[in-house]
Amino acid sequence: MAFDALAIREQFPILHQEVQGKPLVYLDNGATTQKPKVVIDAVNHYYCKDNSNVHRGAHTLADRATVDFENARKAVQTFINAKHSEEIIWSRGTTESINIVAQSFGAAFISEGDEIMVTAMEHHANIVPWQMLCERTGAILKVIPVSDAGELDMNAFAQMLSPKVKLVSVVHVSNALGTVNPVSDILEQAHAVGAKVLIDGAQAVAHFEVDVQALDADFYVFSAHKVFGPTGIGCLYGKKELLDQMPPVQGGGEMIEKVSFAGTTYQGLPFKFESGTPNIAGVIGFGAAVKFVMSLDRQAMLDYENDLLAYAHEKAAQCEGLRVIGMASKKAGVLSFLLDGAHPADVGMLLDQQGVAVRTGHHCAMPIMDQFSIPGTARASFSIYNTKDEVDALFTAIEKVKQFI
Ligand code: C6P
Repeated sequence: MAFDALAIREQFPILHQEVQGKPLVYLDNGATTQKPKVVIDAVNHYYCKDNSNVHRGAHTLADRATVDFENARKAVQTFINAKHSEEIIWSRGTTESINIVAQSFGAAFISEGDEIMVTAMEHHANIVPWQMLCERTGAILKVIPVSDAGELDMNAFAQMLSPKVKLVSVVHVSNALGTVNPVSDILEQAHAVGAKVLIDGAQAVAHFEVDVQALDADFYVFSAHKVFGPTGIGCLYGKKELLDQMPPVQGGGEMIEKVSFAGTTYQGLPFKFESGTPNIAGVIGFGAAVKFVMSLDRQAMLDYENDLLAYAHEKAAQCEGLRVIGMASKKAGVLSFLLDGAHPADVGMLLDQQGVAVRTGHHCAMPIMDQFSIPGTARASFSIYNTKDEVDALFTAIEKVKQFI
């Protein structure tokens, strides 16, 4: 059965409005996706009926909140097919998840002279925590090069691998270029030299199915807000045997087993990494969001999105003066572009005046922008509720922008 984007659209209240007197064309899904009614209702229900702290109350509301909170963990476990629910650690988002691994895995496993590898197309969230770890420990950060098409140089990667490499941290889908990286190959090759692998799935999970066991990923991280859930909540998946060996990074309530001035012992997973009162409403919304995605026909959804992106590429190829940045053979969700003679920020502003929302700038991926010798791009990023009519609206608006520049 064909994917019914119009029926999906109906479930997203925010999409049905005008901005600047024009129907909203929301093409900034890489920054954050919009939220379906089921997610808004789940958060609303929690605050209207169940608001209470989790894991500590002796009353009905606390029980209900705790059950929903832990059911959300199970939903995210199912969503990425983790083996154990305690392998799902709540964080504030992708950024915090990577920072937890950098601090905790770093403390347990990284020392002077060890190597950590990232790619040239990483988001700053997958660069800076490793730079900080290298500063602290004397480890060395190595960068896997990227071709002009925006694809990883897998030959260079193979040559850079050695037993010195302790961790490879790589983006699944680039937010700046849209490239889908060959993470299975990366995992296999990295594991062959004994390195662990973290995959930044921030831009992947809203587009296609991810199975952390099939991938054999050591760590997989993503944010709820880029997969139809609330902001301020995310997932750190780690293999149990690894997380068990890693120290907590924050101390406080919830993460302890016993506290005394003679010494403190910690809880097991997942609570060891979840100090303090968590973002309960966020977790419940996150659970509703992944359930929403799992209720869809994932193959039909992927085919639909691939078709939409291919259509956008076709239109881009016909558009004079437009240069696409990121021409990898496998892409998801992103059309980054430049218009001759126009600064991306001006393009974004002129598109907004026509109701079209895109993101402009370096997309927190300055190194790859430097490689292309550009300050940034305008980026249209697509989701399941976007339509070919909206792609047409984008290109009609781009034609108008060209008249101003
Ligand atoms: N990219 C974008 O517009 P947080 O902010 O923690 O939810 O996600 C950080 C992050 C990490 N990795 C990738 C690949 C990302 O795309 C992002 C967020 C947004 O592209 C905001 S810069």
